[in-house]
Amino acid sequence: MTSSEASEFRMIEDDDDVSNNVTWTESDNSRLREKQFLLSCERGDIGSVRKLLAGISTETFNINCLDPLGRNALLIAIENENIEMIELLLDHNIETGDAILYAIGEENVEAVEIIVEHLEKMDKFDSERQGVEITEHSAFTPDITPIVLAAHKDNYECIKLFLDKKGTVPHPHDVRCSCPECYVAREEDSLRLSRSRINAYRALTSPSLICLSARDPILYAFELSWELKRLSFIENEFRTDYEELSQKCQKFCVHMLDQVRGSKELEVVLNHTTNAWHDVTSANYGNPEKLARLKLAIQLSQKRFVAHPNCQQLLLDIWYEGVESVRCTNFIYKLIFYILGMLSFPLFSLVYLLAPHSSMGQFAKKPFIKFLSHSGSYIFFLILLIMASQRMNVIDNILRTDDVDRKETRGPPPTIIECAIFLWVLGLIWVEIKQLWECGLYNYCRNLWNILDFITNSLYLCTTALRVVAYVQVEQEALRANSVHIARHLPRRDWDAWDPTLLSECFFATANIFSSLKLVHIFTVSPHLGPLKISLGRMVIDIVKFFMVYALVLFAFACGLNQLLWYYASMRQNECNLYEQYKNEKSLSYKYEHLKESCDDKYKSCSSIYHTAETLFWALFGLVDLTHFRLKEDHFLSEWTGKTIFGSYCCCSIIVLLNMLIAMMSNSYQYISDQADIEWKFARSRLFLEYFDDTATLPPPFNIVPSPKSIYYCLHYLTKKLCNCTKLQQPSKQKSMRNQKILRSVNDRENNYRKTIIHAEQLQVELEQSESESFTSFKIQINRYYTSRCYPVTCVEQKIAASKTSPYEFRHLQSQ
Ligand SMILES: [Ca+2]
Ligand SMILES: [Zn+2]
Repeated sequence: MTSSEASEFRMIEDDDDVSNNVTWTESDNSRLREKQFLLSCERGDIGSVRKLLAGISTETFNINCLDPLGRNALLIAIENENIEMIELLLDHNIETGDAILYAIGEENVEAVEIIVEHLEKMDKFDSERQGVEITEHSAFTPDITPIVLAAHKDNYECIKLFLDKKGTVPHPHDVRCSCPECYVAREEDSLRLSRSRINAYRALTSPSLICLSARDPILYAFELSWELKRLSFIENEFRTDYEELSQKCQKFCVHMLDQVRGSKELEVVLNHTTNAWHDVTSANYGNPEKLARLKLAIQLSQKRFVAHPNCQQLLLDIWYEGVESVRCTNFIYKLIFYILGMLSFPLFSLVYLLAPHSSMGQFAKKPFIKFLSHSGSYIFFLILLIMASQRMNVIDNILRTDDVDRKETRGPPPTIIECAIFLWVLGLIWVEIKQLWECGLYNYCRNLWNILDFITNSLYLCTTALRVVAYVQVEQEALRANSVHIARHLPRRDWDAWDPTLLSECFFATANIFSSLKLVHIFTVSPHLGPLKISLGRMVIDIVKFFMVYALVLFAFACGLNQLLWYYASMRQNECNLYEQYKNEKSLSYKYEHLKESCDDKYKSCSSIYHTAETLFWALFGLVDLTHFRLKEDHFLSEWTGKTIFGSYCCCSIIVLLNMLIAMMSNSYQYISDQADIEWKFARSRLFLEYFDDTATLPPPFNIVPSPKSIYYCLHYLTKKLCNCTKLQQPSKQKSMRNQKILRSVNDRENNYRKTIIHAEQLQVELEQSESESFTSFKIQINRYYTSRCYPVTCVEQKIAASKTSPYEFRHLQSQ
């Protein structure tokens, strides 16, 4: 039956009066039968349908006819969940079209199975289209394959059915991909391309599909969530969809974590790494990277996962390792312990330097003690900064012989305190270099604190450099005969504005502010101040956004005002110059006395764009009054325009923009306080992890002392390098023994992880499907499935090779 016939049929159905008047013909006869046939299907009258179909060879009637809603008999049967009818219709070779999709849409698994079986019998089932033919009547687009739809419905049984039939959900190409396929698709219909991408991702995020197809479900969900978040920024039009999907992935990971039964399993999950082979073979043999999976979660900002109580419990256990008793004592004891811990940082550091393997040296390595030492060291650094600004002459003059006042000295030599500060700064720089080395430039810059650290350290280095320059310059002046009298004896009021000493003081002052602000970072640990600190960070981002808009408005008004008033400003400047010239000549000064007023600062407020912008900026805080725009001349129109411009600027900036900033801030604050717990726990975990590694145990400035340990490592590395060059290759037998050992260890780890994950998956899937009717039969089914899947890993090398080239990870590596 062609489509034109079908529409005719529908038209007649719609218009019964017309059909009565038409003469009885052969085609009308067949239409009547078709109508009868569809009606019987709808009613589930198997007997009449069988009778009608029996006579199909003699009567001319189309089994594939459509009803007014465009459904054929099979779809009607599927909708009514009439399995017997479906079987009967399929026996008479009714066209299946997109019936499978309808069956999946109705979540009628039995019907899906029957149709797939029928198609396989007819040899119409291929793994690509999976037996679906999309016609123009179909409600589905070609990118919806049965497995995609099953994943959208998150129907475990259907997904498994199609996975067994070699069905896959292809991973969409990158948004910016320019391969010929994508190019053609984009040219043809870019909306459809975007939609099909979303459809594919929606299928990929299905928990059942992830459980069934991913080797490492948690890793897969992490990376998918990250990718979706990235897409939500690129494909702005579908932002909410992508964000929702990203959240779905995160939720999946959290649910997986919920299923973990004890701390042992939890450690297995959180310590798992993707490159087990590399881990075991690398230098720290048998001591795999701690909490690798958790670190990845932090890197990919899986906030819910990190803030999960299970994770937090484990983190806190590690954090308070060795000082568990302090955790439960009351506030006073805690405070005393903290202060003592901070004060004893030099002691711990010295012990650790000299005897790292002694019990006290090991104690100094515990995360919490490490944190206390670093905090103590930092607070001591701040105290030094304060002391430097207090100019305590007793301490300052220890190294000095002359008695010139320190503040009057150009290019002064360093004091003891300044030397100490310099040592600390070197230590802090070394800490940053280590961090940069460990996490790479990209990850280093993603943490805004690191940018602040970089700026602070640069400022300190500038200060030091300028001080050295000033010192050398002044020393040289003192050596030369014609300038010896200036050198150190020049009073401060006569110094050049660009004198290196003055510049260094400016840099030092700015660096001091940043250094003290860094203290806020330590507050992250506190449950009371931590959330506030996070809100503060958000607000800084708001302020930056605000200033971008504000700068535009400021520039616009500054241009206008400057254009209007610059002439008057330059006239006042000329008058002022005249007055300055003659004010000392008694005979003429009375003549120019009336020009004295022109030297007033308020006439300079609009002399250039920079000055105008400055004036307008301070007007934001109400520091500029209307006298700045008054003219001496009688040009009332210009004066009025100037004042009006100023007034509109005030309206724009104070009433509109400033209130916008306040609204933005309160919005951010609301957002943070709604998620305060998750955000704070995430930020705190990030801080915790900084102290968990074995590196950077010593706080500045002790970290710049080369410890015996580092010398030992260095020698070890060098001898290894030298041995590799001279010594012959190890005997092959020994090598294979070692390989065997590594293999076994990788084996154990992989198996452990798989066992845990499979158990979690099982619980998770059971939980999700527990509401479905066929629960018990289903449970048996998955149990069987999982026992078959929990294979002993026999050929690890192959497995690892396979995991390394799994399409997802491979692409991930490439994109880096
Ligand atoms: Ca840092
Ligand atoms: Zn492509």
